[in-house]
Amino acid sequence: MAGKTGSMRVMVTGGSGLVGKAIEHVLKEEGGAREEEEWICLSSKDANLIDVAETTALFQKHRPTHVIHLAAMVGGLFKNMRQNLDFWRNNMYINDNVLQAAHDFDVVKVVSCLSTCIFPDKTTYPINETMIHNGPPHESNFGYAYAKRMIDVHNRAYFTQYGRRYTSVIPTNVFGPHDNFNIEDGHVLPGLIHKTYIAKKEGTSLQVWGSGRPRRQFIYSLDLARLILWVLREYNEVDPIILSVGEEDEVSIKEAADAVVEALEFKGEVVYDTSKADGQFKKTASNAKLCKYLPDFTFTPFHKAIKETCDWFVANYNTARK
Ligand code: NAP
Ligand code: GFB
Repeated sequence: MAGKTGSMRVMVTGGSGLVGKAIEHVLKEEGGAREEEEWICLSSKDANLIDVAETTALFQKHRPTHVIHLAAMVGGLFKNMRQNLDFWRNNMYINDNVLQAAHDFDVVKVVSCLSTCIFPDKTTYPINETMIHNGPPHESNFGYAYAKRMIDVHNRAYFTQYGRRYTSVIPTNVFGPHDNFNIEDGHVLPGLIHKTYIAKKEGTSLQVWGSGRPRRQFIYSLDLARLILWVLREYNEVDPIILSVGEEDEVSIKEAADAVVEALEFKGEVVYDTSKADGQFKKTASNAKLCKYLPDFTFTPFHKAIKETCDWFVANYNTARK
């Protein structure tokens, strides 16, 4: 149970990743932590959440009152296409273990993470929170998508059976410092940043995969962190909420590549390798629900966020995940 009135002991699973590090930054650098809050940011070294005994021991040790559940097997389009079964099984185990342990240890609130890539591939636009289960997800990441959808099913079942108000957020594509810059497994922006860095250093061309035509909404990890803190403290629905820039901020992969080229001042040739998959063409999501709650929230301008991420990568090249 919570300690003195209003005090919170918040456990962040997946605290060592892209989003977890952004939350840590906001807590430390932007005065995010409140007086009555204790924060515990974890990595897989603290517990392998695929293992139920390790998960239970973690909750036993920390006795959190609140959980921000970020831990997951995460990857870009190409890793998902290679390992749909692993994404399904590992994330199902992680999510069931964390949510059941939260219930068993009487955690007041859990904020879990879905993703805008889990929505039905055949859909009308813009996509909103009510559409999660209205049809099959894109083939490229069905394992991850179905595992994430089950979080929403879990949350609704814990509410109807036990009155638990566990909820979830639905971020769009996230990028920022501490991302996974591995070219084969990571997402498009860290992949392009890493490839552009190498092309500039070696005087070679930049290979952008696919046609460059697909469209994405990108959210800066620090903006997402600020919004997740708000969800933890103020958002009381069990239903999920999309955390994304607006439809009007959607860009093509080519525009994203151009932004990276500009930020890293790359002057070489940019080549589009259309033998590589494009994946989902678009997954345009509405952030109307978020804007209704937070009409004054302002997102970091895309080019500024890209520049900050590139500068971070160059400054931390030796230690960055790649
Ligand atoms: P990330 O950088 O890959 O970090 C993943 C985190 O989960 C790491 O802290 C990792 O610990 C931990 N983890 C992985 N497997 C684990 C296990 N078996 N046991 C315990 N911890 C484990 O991921 P991210 O991009 O920050 O994503 C955070 C959340 O946002 C995820 O739920 C993801 O599905 C969601 N999301 C991400 C995006 C995106 O574009 N990145 C978009 C939408 C939603 P280690 O550091 O020890 O490996
Ligand atoms: O971020 P990404 O890998 O995943 O973006 P999704 C893939 C798009 O970027 C495709 C193009 O159109 C690729 O052809 N692309 C161009 C590249 N160059 C590169 C590159 O160097 N690396 C990568 N990775 N792509 C993911 C889901 O979909 O979205 C995950 O599969 C997750 O499950 C994530 O939810 C947020 O946006 O296509």
